[in-house]
Amino acid sequence: MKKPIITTVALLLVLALSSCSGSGTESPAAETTVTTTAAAAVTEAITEEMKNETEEVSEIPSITEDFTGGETVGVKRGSAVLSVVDDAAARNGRALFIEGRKESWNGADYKAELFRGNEIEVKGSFRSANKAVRVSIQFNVRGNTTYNMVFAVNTNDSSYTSGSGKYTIPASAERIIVYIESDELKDIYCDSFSVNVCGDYTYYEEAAEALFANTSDYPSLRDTYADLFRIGMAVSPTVLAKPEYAELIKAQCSSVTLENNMKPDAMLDYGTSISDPDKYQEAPAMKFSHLNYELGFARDNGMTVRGHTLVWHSQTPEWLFYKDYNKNGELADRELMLKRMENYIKGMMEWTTENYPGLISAWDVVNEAAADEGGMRKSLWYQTIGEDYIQKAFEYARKYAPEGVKLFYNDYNSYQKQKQEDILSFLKPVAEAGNMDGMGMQSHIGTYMGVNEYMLALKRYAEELGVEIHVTELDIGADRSDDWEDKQGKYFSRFMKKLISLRKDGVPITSLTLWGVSDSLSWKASDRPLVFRDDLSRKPAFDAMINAVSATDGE
Ligand code: 9MR
Repeated sequence: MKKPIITTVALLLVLALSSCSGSGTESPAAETTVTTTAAAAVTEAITEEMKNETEEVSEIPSITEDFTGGETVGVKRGSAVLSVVDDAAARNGRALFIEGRKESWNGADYKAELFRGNEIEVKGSFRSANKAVRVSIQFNVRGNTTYNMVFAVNTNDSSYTSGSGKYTIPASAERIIVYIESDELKDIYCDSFSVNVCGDYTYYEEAAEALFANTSDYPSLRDTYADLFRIGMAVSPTVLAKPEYAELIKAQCSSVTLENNMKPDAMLDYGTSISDPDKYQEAPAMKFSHLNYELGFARDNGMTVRGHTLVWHSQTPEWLFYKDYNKNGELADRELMLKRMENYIKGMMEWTTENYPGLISAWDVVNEAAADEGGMRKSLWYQTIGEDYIQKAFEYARKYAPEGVKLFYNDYNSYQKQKQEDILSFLKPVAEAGNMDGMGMQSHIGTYMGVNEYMLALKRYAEELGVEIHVTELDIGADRSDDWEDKQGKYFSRFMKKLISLRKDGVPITSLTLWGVSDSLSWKASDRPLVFRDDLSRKPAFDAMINAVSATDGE
């Protein structure tokens, strides 16, 4: 595709040209070339060299695929393999065949940089044994990658189903890709695929600077909740390095959680551990210096840190569970794994206490030990140590934690009936031994969920275990309706009011952490689950959090 060189020229050319062609075939505008009139209008403004360049300005971008030529401009995404195949069910007898998908996001990528700043309409026709096929868009703004759905179609394996959707791409977007994916991993056939501009086309040679909202006059969550509980956010070094995010976090938070950097895979040092397996057999080598940036930020700004997380099945390298750290050898036995667990916990507690005394207020000692299908998760901790690995982890944590540092169990979906029973049954012995202080409700929820069910569970943990409650990873996914922001705001309002009421009734809720800062920074960006938009403007959800406090005054 030819690329316009001069924005003004491109703009003139496309004035009054409208595409978003209903048929999904190439837009008539796509063949438009520079007219003498249009060129004359800018002659004075451009040099001879530029005139030559304008010759290249010839197309409004358009992607139109029916695969009849046996080719595709789509590019494989992840492990997918693409080919154009004969397919009797396809309208033109040919289809794009996407196979070899190992993860839901694997599929076909279409580069869409030239559509920056424009509204696009995407159409596609698919057949697949997967229940649904989705077309999504990915782009970067302010260095963060955003993934959003454009449309989805319910598919079947025998005939094609078409769908379409519109999406306005921010002028500040970079590395824009429209792609075909599916939650299930079976093959996908695509009969036609198109991306066209809706309305007038504007060409942005570069991503426009993405301006942040002025956040300095926002009310402060930290101050508003000062008499109730701490307010925190999950952070990363990239986020803290941006002054706009950092200032907002300083103004809003009294606590932070390191989103990924304190997890075992960030702390354990494989190279050193295998360099001398005998020396490190019982105490795996650890690295700490990467923690300084985030912990220093928290300390210097008067915040506390939730230590996340010590014993977890995920983001914990597999080699940790093997004798000599050799994944091709045997799993380590119980005694060896108990030693490694104890030394790891000791290492974390000692380094943080020595270097950042008083900074860590709580540790998520064990994370996500309940299985989604019921019972305990059969993680490598469980397999090597056995059922009592949770009790042991808390025993060691108590042994090495400084006075006053609170020890938490942390899990998701912990409000669900079955998980409540499972969690309570494996935590009761820990609580009875006096080795735990708190239950962490992760709270990755959505506006479809019953608030009461959640609150009852929260209260039950506090009562039956006799511990504090932290809401450790709150995000509330929105639905896809036009008024999703308002609906989400109302949900936040109900959620926060209930939480505050429980607190006032004496349920010891002592901290609430939002799992990220703005929607596009969220691990669930496409659900837009947080309280700030990407430019840090405040969503109704933020105001709902603020207003919930005065609304419950006098309770
Ligand atoms: O937000 C974290 C994301 O950046 C990581 O890719 C992911 C990997 O496991 O972990 C996310 O945080 C998780 C947290 O540590 C534990 N509870 C679930 C969170 C969301 O997945």
